[in-house]
This record gives sequence, structure tokens and C-alpha cells, in this order.
Amino acid sequence: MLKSPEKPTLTIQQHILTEQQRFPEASGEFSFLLSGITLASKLIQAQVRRAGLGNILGAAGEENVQGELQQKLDVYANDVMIDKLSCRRSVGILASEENECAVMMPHDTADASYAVIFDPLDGSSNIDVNVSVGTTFSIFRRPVGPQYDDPNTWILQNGTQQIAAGYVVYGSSTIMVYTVGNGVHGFTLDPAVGAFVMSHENMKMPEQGKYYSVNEAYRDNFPTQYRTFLEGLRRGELGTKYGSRYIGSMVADFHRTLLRGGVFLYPPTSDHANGKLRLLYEANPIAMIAEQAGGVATNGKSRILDIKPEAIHQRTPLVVGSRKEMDYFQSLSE
Ligand code: AHM
Ligand code: MG
Repeated sequence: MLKSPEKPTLTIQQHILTEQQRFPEASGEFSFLLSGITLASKLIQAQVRRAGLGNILGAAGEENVQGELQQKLDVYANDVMIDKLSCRRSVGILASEENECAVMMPHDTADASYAVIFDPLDGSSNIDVNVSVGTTFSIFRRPVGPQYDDPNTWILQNGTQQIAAGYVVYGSSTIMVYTVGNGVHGFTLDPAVGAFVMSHENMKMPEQGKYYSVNEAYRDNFPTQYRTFLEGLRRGELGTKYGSRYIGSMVADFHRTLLRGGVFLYPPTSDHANGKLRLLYEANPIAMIAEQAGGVATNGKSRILDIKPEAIHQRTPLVVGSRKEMDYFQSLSE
């Protein structure tokens, strides 16, 4: 007789369907939309796992709108995200780190009421050296009012209006972490069955950690508040002398911070007053996940989710982490 596993597995698709039942008016379109993201991320991870075989490593030869050299996998991941989302009739508009302008969907129906904003492959300079990379996404609903007839305006909403956000880390395993505003849940891709299976239910960021995560090479150019903060953590102001961990892939650095606590930051520098990370598809989804897990995310002055965006590729400083470190950071504000 077949021995059944101890606990039935819960796939992300089942979880999304259960979450959707909280909204009686939901038509099923939203879960179909999210399944586009899970499908795209399975295809992306399959290529990431093959990096080094075939001809998928290295630069694609083009720069994206931010002047960064696109990797072949950036281009592949972007194409896959657009392909798998654009056939969902609920999607009205897509915006990506890799495209200068938002991509409008050809189906102009009343159901096309969602905007999806994503970074298809974050940390892609790490691909060629076999270090973790990821995908981030943020979803808005079409706001009501004639001033929102132009779908571009659906994208420039405060992060508080996100109806879902998440990320995928292509690390030692592939994990998708997402929220629809009802807690944070993590699903690990089981390669044996090809499905994302619940592995981390109702994730909570520890109140305090023992690492900070920042590119310290720039520290002489950080504002005083940031330098004092990092010095204080090193000195043991919070009761423990902090160590440092920095991968250089935001999703991977944040994922560790979510699980272990601590703080991840990309501060402003004297050369780049807004740091490097982008508000809409990097800081916003990370901030929503962090807050849902009990953490805090700011741009050094105000809550990330309260920032009114003005442009798709706008940058913002980001400081995100456990409550204790974030209280300390905010107590040092000038
Ligand atoms: P990307 O979206 O072009 O990959 O850039 C974002 C990445 C983040 O993942 C990471 O936190 C940061 O760039 C690292 O930048 P730096 O090399 O300046 O530390
Ligand atoms: Mg990125």
C-alpha cells in the first residue's frame, strides 16, 4: 500500500484561491493573474539553473533605460514575464525595470483592471558568478475616476495601494514570498512536482537581528545619520555587536533579513542623493512584505509606502528591517 506523506502539501495556487475567497466579489481573474507570475518564475528559474550551459550567460549588448548593461537573462526574464502576463485579460498595463515606458495591453476591456510592475531579474550582475538573484513584483488595481482613464496613472500610486506584492529568490532553492495584505507566506519550488509548496506560513521578521547589510565601500559618502547608525550597531549600542552580510542582490539580502532580522539598507550617497534602488518595483514590494511581517521600511525620512511616485523608474533610498534596528535608526534622525 502507498504510504501517504504526513501532511498534505499546500500549493501556492491553492493558497491564492483560498485568499481570494475573502473577497466575495472576486471573479477568479486575480488568481489567474498571479498564476502568470508563478509560471514565469518557474521558466526563469529553469534558465537560471542552466546558467553556464548553452549560451545564456553574459551581456546582451544593450543598455536599459537606466544606462545599465542588460544581461541575456535580464532580457529573457523580461520577455517571459511580459508574455505570461499579457495573455491575462485582467491585466491592463505592465511596467518593468527593463522597459523605458509601460507596456499597454491590447485588450481594452472593463476586466483589464490590474497594473503589474516588476523587476524581472534583480541583482543580475551576480548571475555570471553563480550568486542568488530574484524577481520582484507589485500589483495595483485600477483606481476609480475619469482622471485614471490613462492606465499610466494606475502605476503611479502610493505603495499603500498595492493589493499584492512579492518576490522570488533563485537561491539554493527557489522560493516565492508574497502577500495580499493578509500576512506573508513563503512557497518553495518542489522540483519533483514542479509546484510552489507552502514552506513558510505567516512569516514574521524577528524583533532584532545581528547583521546589517549594506555596500560599505560607499560609507564615507553616506549622510551622518547612516554612518552613526552603522557605527552604533558595530559598537553594540543595541546590546550585540553586529556583523555584516552583503550579497549585492536586494531580494537575497532582504530575504535573509526577513528570516533572521537585522537591517538592509541602500542609503543616499554624496553622488546619488536617491541611492540606487527603484521605488516602484524594488522598494515598494519589499516594504509591503516587511510591514506585513512586522518590520519597518523608510527612505530615511518617511515611510516608503507613503511616497507618491512621479515616474516609473524613480529611485529612492531604502532602509528596511526589524523594529529594534529601525527604531534606533529613526532616533538618530537629524
Ligand atoms: P539591478 O536591478 O540592476 O540588478 O540593481 C539592483 C541591485 C540590487 O539587487 C542590489 O541591492 C544593488 O543593485 C547592489 O548595488 P551595488 O553594487 O551598488 O551595491
Ligand atoms: Mg533590480
